[in-house]
Amino acid sequence: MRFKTDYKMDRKQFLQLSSMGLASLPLSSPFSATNKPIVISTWDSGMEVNAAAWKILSNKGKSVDAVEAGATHIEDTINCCVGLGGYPDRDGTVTLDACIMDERGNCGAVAGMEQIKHPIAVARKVMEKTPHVLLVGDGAQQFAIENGFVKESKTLSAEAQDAYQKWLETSEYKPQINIELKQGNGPSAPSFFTDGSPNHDTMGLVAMDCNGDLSGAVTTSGMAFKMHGRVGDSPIIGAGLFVDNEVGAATSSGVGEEVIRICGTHLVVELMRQGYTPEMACKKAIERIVHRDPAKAKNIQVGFLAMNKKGEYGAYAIQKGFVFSVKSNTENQIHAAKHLI
Ligand code: SD4
Repeated sequence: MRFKTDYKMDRKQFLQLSSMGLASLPLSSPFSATNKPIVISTWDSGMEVNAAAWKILSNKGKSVDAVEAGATHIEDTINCCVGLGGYPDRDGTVTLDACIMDERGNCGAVAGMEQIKHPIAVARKVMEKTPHVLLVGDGAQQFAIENGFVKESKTLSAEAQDAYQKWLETSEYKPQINIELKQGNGPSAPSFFTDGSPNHDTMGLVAMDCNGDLSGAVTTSGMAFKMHGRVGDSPIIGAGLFVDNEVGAATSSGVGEEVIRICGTHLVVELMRQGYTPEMACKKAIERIVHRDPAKAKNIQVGFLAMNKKGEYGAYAIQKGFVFSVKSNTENQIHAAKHLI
């Protein structure tokens, strides 16, 4: 059954919902005005990402340009988890994943790409210049170079080199256990691995422009010290990012394998289509992960962040510590996501 996108129900739809036991779902208010333009991003580093996106949104620019600008900004910073300054895989090579999706369901992605500074820009070129959605590894790099991108050096950033040397001391391969578990006490608390080492922050952002059109982007160096060739959720449409311009959009951060297993962001958007608020849709998706393997869930972090067509937003995580940043005409701040465990 499909509901009207403004979530108003007529009597027939209400009776259909009741028969499915869904009539008490938290529906968005049919009377609130749309909150646009707006951009939401994962983590506290989302504040600067939102500022970059806002330059475009506040000038009546398109959401797809805004999310690309936000992702490009963070790729230019030295960050453990995004861009060429990010942590390498276990062989010492930085490999980058990114994707972008616009209001018409167009999408493009790159995965496992080396030595190219702006994977998000390459993802957009894949979207606009090829009949494909995803290019990987050498093929992605070759396509980037053919399109004017410069092949950068393989040298690790000083931060990444230090972290890699430290990791090599044990070379413990535990990509799904603890590596993503962060602590924190709300927006002001720093987030870090439980062993005290630095953050691992994939950047995912979703924006709605003045026209009410939604787009999203994700960029990451992926899980630190992963196997060479490992790809997480971030560049996978429907896992790390999904946009449906009639309903809403969602992005994710955390252990990508768990997100892929439930087609996480597609699930969140479909739950919003059924009438769930963004926060409740994220919560339901998190519950799905925890329900599948409660013992594993205790030791990992996944967070979802979503926005609906009204510019209402929400997030949910397995563990405490997932924060997200919001910029609109009325706010510019970091929020702590609720968590299940
Ligand atoms: C991955 N989801 O590669 C990414 C990692 C991440 O915050 O989000 N870190 O699985």
